[in-house]
Formats: sequence, structure tokens, C-alpha cells
Amino acid sequence: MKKMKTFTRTLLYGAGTLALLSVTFSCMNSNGKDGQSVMDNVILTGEAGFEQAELPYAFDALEPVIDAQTMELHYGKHHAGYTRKFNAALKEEGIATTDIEEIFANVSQYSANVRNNGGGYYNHSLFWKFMSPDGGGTPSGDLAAAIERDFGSFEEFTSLFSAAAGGQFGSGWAWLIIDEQGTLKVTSTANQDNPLMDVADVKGTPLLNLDVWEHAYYLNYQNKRGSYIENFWKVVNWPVAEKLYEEAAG
Ligand code: MN3
Repeated sequence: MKKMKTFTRTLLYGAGTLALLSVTFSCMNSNGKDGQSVMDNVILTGEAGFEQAELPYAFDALEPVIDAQTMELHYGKHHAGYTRKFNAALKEEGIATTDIEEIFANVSQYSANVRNNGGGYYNHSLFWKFMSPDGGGTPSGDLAAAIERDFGSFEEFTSLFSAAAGGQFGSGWAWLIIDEQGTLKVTSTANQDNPLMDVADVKGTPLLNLDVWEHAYYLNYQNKRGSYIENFWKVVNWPVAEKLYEEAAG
């Protein structure tokens, strides 16, 4: 039904170009097996510019790991705000491209508004997909093999990632990325920066991220960021990370 609503909205907004319609149609039947990349269902563009994809689960679906009120505020206020301000900044600065990776690759040339809100839009769009009520466990396939190859073991990887998330001073994100050489790395970024940005210390394609801004956990966990990070592993949607790895590794 939700997909149908999206489709109807596309029609209602009329002027829906053929391209827009085809994107909507692909979303309707995409299980990631019809040639659509994961990102085609994550970063959406329309009449108003970049759009928030629908949350792939209900606000309370990740409880008790993420409480419903946090999800509702995080998606409905924080992420929506970044999205709105990102579009406004692009318009104001006359940036016409809808290639968000290209924007990030040149982000040092743009304003703080583009950097902060563009990162906020993109990082959260990915973050929702990296979690699932059916999540948790361990990755499989090529990603599992690459994690063992580059970190020694899955446990070693989660320990590094948790340390990056816990050690990020102030607001920011922890990341699992694949770099240009095909090596997996764990890194963290401040504020709404991400590893696609030309300003990032460690660059690469995101395979997993974790929001460690206080707005992501404070209502439920207060100052206990460590508990939030520990619980995150129970909801990680590994199939999405696996698909991103396959796409990036070729
Ligand atoms: Mn956030």
C-alpha cells in the first residue's frame, strides 16, 4: 500500500517525468535482484529535490533497542530538517546536480549548509536501511569473508567499530567502508561529515554506519552511549551491507 501511495503521489504531482515514473516502478518491485542498486532505493529525487525515502519499518519496530519516540523525532524532525535545509541550500547556491556523490566529492567548495545538511540527509537515509526488526546476527557471503580478511574476525571488527563509535568526541558517526583498493576500514566522522566527502580523513564507500549524536539515543539511554552501541548490533540489517559490499567490490 505504501508503495502504491508513493506511486499515486508521483502521478498527482503530475509533470512526473518518465524517469521519475520508472524509478517509482522499480521501487515497487525491487528486492535488489532486478538490477537496481541499493542506493536507488535510498537516495530519492523528485520535484522538490532530494526526498526522504519512507522508513522501512514502524517507529516502534526496533524497540527496545531504539524507542518509538526517538525514531519518530529522529526521522520526522531531524532527518526531515536536514532534507529540507539541504534542498534549500542547493537551490540558493545554484547547485543543479542530483548526483549526491559528486556533491560530496567537491563539498569543500560549497557552504557549511551544503556540507552539514547534505551529510545529514545522506547519512540518515542510509542509517534507517542499516537497521531492521529482523536484524542482528552476523554477515554472510563475500562481506563476511572480507571482514575476516581485513580485521581478523567478526568480533575484532565489531570491537573496532564500537570503539570508533564510542570514541567519536561529540556528535558524529561510525562507519564501515571499503576504500579504493577494496580494503575494509573502520572510521568515524564528526558532525554530519561522511567518508564520501573530500574533507574526510579516511575516504571510501559506506557499507554500514551508526549515528552517535545524542539525539539518536538520549531519550532511552541518556549518557550511556556504550549501551546504545552494544544494542545496535542486535538490529543491524546485514543483507543491506552485504549488497553494498558486492556493488562496491564488483
Ligand atoms: Mn541523527
